[in-house]
Amino acid sequence: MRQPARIAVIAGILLIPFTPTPLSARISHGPDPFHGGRAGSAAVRDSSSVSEALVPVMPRVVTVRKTGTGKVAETTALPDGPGGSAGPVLAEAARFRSRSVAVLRSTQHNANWMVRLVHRKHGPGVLEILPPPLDPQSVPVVQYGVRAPKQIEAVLAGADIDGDGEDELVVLRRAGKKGDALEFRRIGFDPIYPDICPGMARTQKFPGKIRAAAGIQYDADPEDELAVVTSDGALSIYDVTLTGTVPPNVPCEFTPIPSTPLAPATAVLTLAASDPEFDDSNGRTLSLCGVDMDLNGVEELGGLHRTGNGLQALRIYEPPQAVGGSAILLADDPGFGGTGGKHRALSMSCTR
Ligand SMILES: [Ca+2]
Ligand SMILES: [Ca+2]
Ligand SMILES: [Ca+2]
Repeated sequence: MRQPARIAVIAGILLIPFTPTPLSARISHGPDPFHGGRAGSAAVRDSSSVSEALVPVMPRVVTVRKTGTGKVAETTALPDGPGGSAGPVLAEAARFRSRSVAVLRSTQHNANWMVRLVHRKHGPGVLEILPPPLDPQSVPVVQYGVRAPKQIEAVLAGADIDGDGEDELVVLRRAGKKGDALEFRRIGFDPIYPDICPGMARTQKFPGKIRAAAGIQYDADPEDELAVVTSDGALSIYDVTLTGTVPPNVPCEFTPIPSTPLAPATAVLTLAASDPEFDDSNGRTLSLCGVDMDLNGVEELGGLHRTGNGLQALRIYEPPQAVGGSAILLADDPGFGGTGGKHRALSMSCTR
């Protein structure tokens, strides 16, 4: 595969200053972290006053919805308990132009970014990177775009599969009857010149179609594990091991283009835990995300599900603990989409 050509980005766009939304912030005293207002709220102080501590900001859900006039990406909190609610829309990006969204974390830059896949009538689609709509005052502006080969069906999530603190982009590759695979792409999270690199690694083909996948910090090693729901309705949690030649972790614009392009490395998946009845119990999965809902350093699993009658539910689970186990429901919003004035949800991703 040749190096994807860069899409021209209007120079003016690159000059728009982007203030990353922090993953953590210094506060002068301790608000209730679970109900402590939106990310970057007024409770956050940069002053050197009393007893400062570094606390994570609350995770957020970014959801793509289909409205009467197009698609919109909007941000909410997580559901607040079983039978609960994700609460009001905190911020949104109109004219979103993508069915799928992936939110990615950079610990080095203390920020979340968002990637979408814009299909075009003629020619290949475009992967675009932009800040997520976390702040009502922000206007998410595309910072960079790169052509997407036609096999790329959707962007799914972020997953730090090499454990360097920076999420890789997880994309769904669909090759007709040959089956689905997941591809991982490094992202350059530079606040001024972000970058979406060529494929770094791919999984083997899955036996069935992939409905959803996301990185989740499931165990004690620094790498993320991978949660995948396949068309048989099973949820699987995999350890990911990279084999073959992994491209160096340098800004991809500096990566020399070899005369014979390197094949992506292979991401070998080893099953660590599963819930074979996941979709039977919870509704067809549309999206997954890894998210630490109670800020205890261990990630829970978020799922967007189609639950019948055109409804969608947003659910948060404790992931299964063994192969053949069960995900345990911790919180949900049964009316998250398709009801009560809430437009149909197409996909979601979470800040981490
Ligand atoms: Ca990484
Ligand atoms: Ca891990
Ligand atoms: Ca947790």
